[in-house]
Amino acid sequence: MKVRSAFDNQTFKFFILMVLLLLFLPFVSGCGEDNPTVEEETLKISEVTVSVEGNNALIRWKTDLLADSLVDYGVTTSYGLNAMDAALTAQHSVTLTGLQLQTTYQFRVKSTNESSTFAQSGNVTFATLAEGEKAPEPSKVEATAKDDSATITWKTNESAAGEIEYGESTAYGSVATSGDSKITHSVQLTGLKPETTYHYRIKVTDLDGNLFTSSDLTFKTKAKEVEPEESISEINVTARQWQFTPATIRVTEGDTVILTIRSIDVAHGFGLNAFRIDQNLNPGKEVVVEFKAKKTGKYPFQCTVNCGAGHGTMNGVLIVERKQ
Ligand SMILES: [Cu+2]
Repeated sequence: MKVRSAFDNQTFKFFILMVLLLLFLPFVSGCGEDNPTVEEETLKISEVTVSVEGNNALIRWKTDLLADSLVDYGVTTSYGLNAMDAALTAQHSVTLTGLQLQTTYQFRVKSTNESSTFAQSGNVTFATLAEGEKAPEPSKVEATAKDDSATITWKTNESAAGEIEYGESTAYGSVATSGDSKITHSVQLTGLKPETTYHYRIKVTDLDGNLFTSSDLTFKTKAKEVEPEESISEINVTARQWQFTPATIRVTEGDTVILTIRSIDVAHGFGLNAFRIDQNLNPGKEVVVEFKAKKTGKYPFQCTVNCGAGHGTMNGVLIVERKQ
């Protein structure tokens, strides 16, 4: 009897539940009809940065859609102060002025777009510097660009960790670091496109956590280096008593010179000392010498085998001319 009663009780509860469900079902489905599934527009905040200078702090961030800029800030996470810019942008920058020196501030950034979609960042902390204290400002910034890489060097007035943000626009997108705290920084940026202007900015943080972010800087990569076409000078030279023909051989700086020399009478020799060439020329036999004319200049050559009365005057000159 007791068991049966319990069962009845459960059945009753189930019955009530079904009735309630049926009563509310129209409302639930009605809601669905009023709100057809629309993808909610979202706004994303990214890359919130702060750079402090004296009693000002420049707060920057990005949004994926155009939106306004507002910063809540204060010495606690209750904030209490705010600064804003109503202009719609994707690259936000708001300057907080009149800050107390040597004070830790809290802030968060907020953006709202035209269709009232809203986003805010988490809390971010920064500290203003003491009177006279300097942020580790980079100096002697130099960018040396090749066709697919660049080296950025700079110095800081105190030991600081460095970072370069870079990319094809001021949205940057890539980061390279200069490693541990140091005074002299050098960062290699690789995988770049040739003949392209890159934007970069330097961020340095000293041991006290003071951050300095440079303004936007640019460099341009060089055109892709093309291997110069190998140019070859092939010249036939005849040796006979007592001259070489031609006696003056002209080639261009950088040429690979190939001389095909043959004696048409007796045994001679061909000596071109500057290129360490000394070849015997046996009658009727071709001798091929090859060398690179690296430097401009006049290089004498002469017969190196005693070939008779005029042997001493059997000489010539190789002239390596400057490339135009
Ligand atoms: Cu000779």
